[in-house]
Amino acid sequence: MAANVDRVFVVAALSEEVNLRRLERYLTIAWNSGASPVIVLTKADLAADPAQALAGVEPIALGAPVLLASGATGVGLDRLRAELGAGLTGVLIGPSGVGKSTLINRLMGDALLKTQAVRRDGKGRHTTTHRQLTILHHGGMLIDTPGLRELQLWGDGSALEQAFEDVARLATGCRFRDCRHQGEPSCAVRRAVEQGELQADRLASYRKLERELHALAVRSSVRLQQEERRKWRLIQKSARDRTRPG
Ligand SMILES: Nc1nc2c(ncn2[C@@H]2O[C@H](COP(=O)(O)OP(=O)(O)OP(=O)(O)O)[C@@H](O)[C@H]2O)c(=O)[nH]1
Ligand SMILES: [Mg+2]
Ligand SMILES: [Zn+2]
Repeated sequence: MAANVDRVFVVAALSEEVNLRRLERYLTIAWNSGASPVIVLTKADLAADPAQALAGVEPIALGAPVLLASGATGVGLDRLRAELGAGLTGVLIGPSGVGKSTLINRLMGDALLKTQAVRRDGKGRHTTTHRQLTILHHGGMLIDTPGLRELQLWGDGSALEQAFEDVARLATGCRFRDCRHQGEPSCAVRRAVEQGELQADRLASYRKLERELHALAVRSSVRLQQEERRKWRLIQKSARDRTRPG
């Protein structure tokens, strides 16, 4: 993530049904960056019922503002500008084709950034290929990013706890501090699912993210070990070279 970012705008398009699980993953990246996230539901002009879409997203936003916007009509851009604030830096993240560059162009009042129609299957074309900084008239700065092909999660588990604050809060009620919520006795998380207080989907996506973070931690520690080993081999080799009779 770019350095010194104050706001991460997580962009999703209302031209199709919002993929809440994918949004959760982007939100985790946003929390992980240390900047406060704002969810932008754009292409509101294409939504059958924007208010309903907004209501569907709010439960997973966990306090992050959720805005309706449209790069086509300009709806919601005032709020977006207000969320950025003068002198602050924001970054737009989200899948290819959701309309990130279009939003910035509209805010600039200028077709500065290249945009491109989505493919017939609704997928984006990875039009933006590198990060690009634009300075808005009111002094804020916005960074456009390419739609991420593959979400890389990084950092420690704290991002997971922030993005899944509801699960983390429930987990404080489990009998065992290291409860995996997988059938342990007196598990508050499972009880909440059984009583309909926590959606099973939500727990499943928490688990998925947890696995990914774990895999990432394992991958990076394997890499670390390999580097260590390589360093040792070099040290041993140079020691041998030095002691070898000349
Ligand atoms: N109707 C409508 N179309 C939009 C809106 N925003 C963007 N589009 C269209 O959606 C397509 C993709 O927009 P882009 O701004 O290029 O999307 P992007 O998120 O920057 O995509 P990448 O650069 O590939 O990550 C373009 O054809 C835009 O004209 C909107 O609010 N309403
Ligand atoms: Mg773009
Ligand atoms: Zn538990």
